[in-house]
Amino acid sequence: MSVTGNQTVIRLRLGLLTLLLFAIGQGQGCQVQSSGAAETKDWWETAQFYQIYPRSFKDSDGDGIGDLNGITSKLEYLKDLGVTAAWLSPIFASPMVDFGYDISDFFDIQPEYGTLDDFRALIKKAKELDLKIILDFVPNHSSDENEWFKKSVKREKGYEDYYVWHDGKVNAETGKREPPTNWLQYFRGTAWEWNEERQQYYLHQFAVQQPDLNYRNPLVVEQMKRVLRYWLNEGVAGFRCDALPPLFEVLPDADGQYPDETVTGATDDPDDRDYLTTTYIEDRPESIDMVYQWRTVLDDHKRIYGGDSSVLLIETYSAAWFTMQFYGNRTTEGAHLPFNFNLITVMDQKGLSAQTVQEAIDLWLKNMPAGRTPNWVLGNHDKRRAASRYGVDHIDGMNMLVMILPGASVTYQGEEIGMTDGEISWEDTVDPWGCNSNPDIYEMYTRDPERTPFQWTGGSNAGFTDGPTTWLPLAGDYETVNVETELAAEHSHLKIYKMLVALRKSSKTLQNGSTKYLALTEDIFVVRRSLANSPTIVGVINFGSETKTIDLREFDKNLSGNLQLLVRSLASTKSEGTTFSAQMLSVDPAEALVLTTQ
Ligand SMILES: *[C@@H]1O[C@H](CO)[C@@H](O)[C@H](O)[C@H]1NC(C)=O
Ligand SMILES: *[C@@H]1O[C@H](CO)[C@@H](O)[C@H](O)[C@H]1NC(C)=O
Ligand SMILES: *[C@@H]1O[C@H](CO)[C@@H](O)[C@H](O)[C@H]1NC(C)=O
Ligand SMILES: CC(=O)N[C@H]1CO[C@H](CO)[C@@H](O)[C@@H]1O
Ligand SMILES: [Ca+2]
Ligand SMILES: [Ca+2]
Repeated sequence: MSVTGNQTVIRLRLGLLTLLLFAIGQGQGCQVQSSGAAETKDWWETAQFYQIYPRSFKDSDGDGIGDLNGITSKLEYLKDLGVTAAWLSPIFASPMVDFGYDISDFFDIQPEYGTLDDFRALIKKAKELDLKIILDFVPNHSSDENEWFKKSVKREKGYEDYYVWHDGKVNAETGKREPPTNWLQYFRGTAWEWNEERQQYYLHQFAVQQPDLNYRNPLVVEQMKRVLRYWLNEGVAGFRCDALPPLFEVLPDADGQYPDETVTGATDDPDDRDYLTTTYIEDRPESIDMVYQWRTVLDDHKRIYGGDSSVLLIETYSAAWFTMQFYGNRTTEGAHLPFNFNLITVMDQKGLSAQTVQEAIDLWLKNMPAGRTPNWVLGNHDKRRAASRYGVDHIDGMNMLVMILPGASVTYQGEEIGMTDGEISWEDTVDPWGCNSNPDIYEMYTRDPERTPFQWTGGSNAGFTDGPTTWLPLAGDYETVNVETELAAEHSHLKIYKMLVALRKSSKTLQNGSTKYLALTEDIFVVRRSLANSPTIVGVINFGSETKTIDLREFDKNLSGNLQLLVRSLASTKSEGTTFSAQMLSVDPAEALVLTTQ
């Protein structure tokens, strides 16, 4: 429940250097606590990351599809928000079956998004604004239109084993050929596809058009490292690695056969991935080692060319015991930040309450290895939008939470203005996960609602495009929920978000202080950061539907006297700058407050 930031930092540095500093420090009294450049945090450790879904961020040429020049034209907006780095969902050449997660050329830009020169202009402008750009790295699969796959189909020399090929097996009763195993893809149905030309099945853990690369082939491993180096040379500040759990599959047995997965009982739908276990096709130990190897590529690049650290962020929805290994082990560094989705997944299972928030935070901080940096994610392009999931009432509170908690946090575009999901009919559905189902159940699978165009203004097509159409319909609330309106308003989700980012940037306590948090009651969640000689910062959120009066001394004896209000949720009737008694603080339903001791 209580994690001490200072101790964590010290544990991290228990190398020779720190021993040395300690020795010097002890001779000079308390110097180690207050000076010590070695203790300064690297940029990513307290960063605010912002995820851009390029197709839906900003269209520059009127075709209704977001593009690179659109992003470049909005970098000032990101600067104004105060975020540290933007990570772009895939911008590489792609037939767009999975909207960029099916890459046909890892070394080129998708033409409808722009050119390599446009990308260079984006990087240049970002550098001028001191914004970092991170790219999506999609290692598990390529598009079936990738040259590598075409060559592999033809068994061209060097490409024979680029993908996971298999003869399949013959059914003893029918005499017919069948896929090698019962494995299921994420997007519903079998994970094996017969290729007529090569006369073999290939594995695809995602769509049919996304064949899995074979990481047991050293040529593939080396090729993918080339991809990393190529974009590092173009000036990116790191990568967010997509879909790590399915990277490796189990090794086949001596006869070249793979084992079947077993039925879980979690669903009756035999096409749903949850119908079977994923023991043999997810969370293999080799995936962790591969991440360590990529980290080496990044660190080597810095060693050779200098500059700031480039970072590795990892997407994995795995259990804590597996996820935490991505951070690295005692001898080897891994990902800087394996994404923490607990604030999404725990709430999806158990609903939103002070108790589940505490559970989600515990699940990360109590499992995280000492000296690592935590991170907090509220949403992405695969999950219903945060304001829709938590309720619009709670979007400010959740934004407060992730910015008060220690470490880095990640915003999915639109969370800062409280954007909600669009309503997309079956006819308008384009996401393969939705399209692979049927009109009765597609809403369970489709990810289109969280991908609707970003809402810049209340005007035509929400200011997303000057053209007549948008690639996905707009969400219905754009006339009131948009950047222009919220910037003009005295108080708005956007302004609250900006205040929070600014606070985290300027507050030593938030960057470096120790952390304590507690579900004080079923409804009231409290988090406190404190640092010697700096103001303490306290966040209070009421997840319930009744006004509650709390005594913060029950949470922390030191919190007596008055607290000053720094930031409040949109519907709150309290005013910033006012002081409140810590012993008798009244908190309205869904109200969220950030307070300070000074
Ligand atoms: C953070 O804490 C460490 C250890 O207590 C200290 O040495 C360092 O100066 C602090 N940094 C900032 C920015 O306060
Ligand atoms: C750490 O990981 C590396 C690379 O996978 C491995 O070689 C090494 O044995 C591991 N060290 C420990 C202490 O587990
Ligand atoms: C209260 O403050 C004192 C002095 O700053 C500190 O030593 C003590 O650990 C604090 N207690 C709690 C519960 O945070
Ligand atoms: C959050 C995220 O990036 N999800 C992606 C995971 O990988 C699959 C396949 O590459 C994509 O479809 C998801 O969008
Ligand atoms: Ca466009
Ligand atoms: Ca794989």
